[in-house]
Amino acid sequence: MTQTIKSKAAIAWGPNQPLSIEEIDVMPPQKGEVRVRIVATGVCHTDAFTLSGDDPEGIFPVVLGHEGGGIVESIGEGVTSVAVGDHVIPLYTPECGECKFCKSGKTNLCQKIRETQGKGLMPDGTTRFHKDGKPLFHYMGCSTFSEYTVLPEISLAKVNPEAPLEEVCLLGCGVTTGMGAVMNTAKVEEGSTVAIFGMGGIGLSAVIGATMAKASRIIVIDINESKFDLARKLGATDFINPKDYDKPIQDVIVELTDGGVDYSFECIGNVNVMRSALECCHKGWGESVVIGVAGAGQEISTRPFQLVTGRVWRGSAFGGVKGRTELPDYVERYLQGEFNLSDFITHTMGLDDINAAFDLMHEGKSIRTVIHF
Ligand code: NAD
Ligand code: AHE
Ligand code: ZN
Ligand code: ZN
Repeated sequence: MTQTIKSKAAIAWGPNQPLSIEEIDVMPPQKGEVRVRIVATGVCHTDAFTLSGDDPEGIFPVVLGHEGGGIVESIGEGVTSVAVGDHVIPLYTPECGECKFCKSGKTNLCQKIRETQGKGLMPDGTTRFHKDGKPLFHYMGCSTFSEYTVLPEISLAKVNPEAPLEEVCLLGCGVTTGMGAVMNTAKVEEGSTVAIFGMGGIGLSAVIGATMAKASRIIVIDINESKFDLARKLGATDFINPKDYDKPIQDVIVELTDGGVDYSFECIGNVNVMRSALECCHKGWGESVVIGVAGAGQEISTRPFQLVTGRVWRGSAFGGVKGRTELPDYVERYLQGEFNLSDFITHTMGLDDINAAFDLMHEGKSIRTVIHF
């Protein structure tokens, strides 16, 4: 019989407070649930976004983190698809295979547990985390900033145990999101022109996707030019710092590309840049994909004429990837050397130092920091 166990975790007690490293209690997995020992986790900008207090669904106290890799420690009643010892990647976009969304064949946005997940709770409406008897909330159904976490079975992708979890944890969010947005959401074709705004973990992964898709031109835009070296290595062809221009950046890109790009991707979370990303698309067919997450109360705008004249505005969550059925193949492709993950890992550290990972992100000094437990 599995017991409640002690776990070292980073607790966000409130918005904008440093994470506090404490020992918490993690309950055994209940029916349909799995307890996972997290081996490594990346720190994504969305963790910082929620910690900032800008997330309408932000709820405290909470154990953040959603880009992890781990090993199944114990399973609850009725769990059949994973076993103790399996290597798994937690999924903030689960895949139940049964709901209207899963069955539609049109989206990866399984809704089976979305309501409780958004409230920081397990599907039965309770939490598995406590500190001194008081409940702590889950985050995006994952909470990977804890040595042990509990997830619904449908929120786990079982992956090849030969893959180093310290690297493939990045497939739990950033790398899959960027690559998938290019390949699944936009379906960029060979010879297309592409503009990618924001060269963090997401934008750089979109560069990988565009290179794989054999885009003829990959224009990258960032206000931090230190990001351009890795973008070039991954296949970007043109580099733009908006600070070098005194006109709207969409005008610069339209001139550079004889009327605009075929596809653009916003990987920042800035609603003004989202407008630029749409308006730098070619009249008649250009498509812009919103990936960045914007804060509560923010809205996007453009002249409707931009859409009337054929530009398309869309969005992408987790790169349109269905986690349980499709993510294991991303791991295989990584193992076969199709793409590299170590390029993204600019820093590694222990959980005790996790606040430094947020500092590095805000200072523009990291791509991904991976926390090792
Ligand atoms: P990051 O902080 O590592 O990178 C952001 C990059 O944008 C940085 O290089 C920064 O210099 C650049 N930037 C900031 N302002 C800019 C501007 N005005 N013009 C040009 N460049 C600018 O972040 P990340 O982890 O790569 O995440 C990027 C965004 O994607 C965030 O909003 C995150 O929440 C979101 N996200 C969405 C999904 C999804 O499924 N839709 C998944 C993961 C992350
Ligand atoms: N909670 C926010 C939205 C946050 C958001 O958009 N999350 C992305 C994943 S970001 C990963 O780094 C996502 O997949 N959203 C789909 C979903 O169902 O949450 C808000 O605005 O309320
Ligand atoms: Zn993320
Ligand atoms: Zn579903």
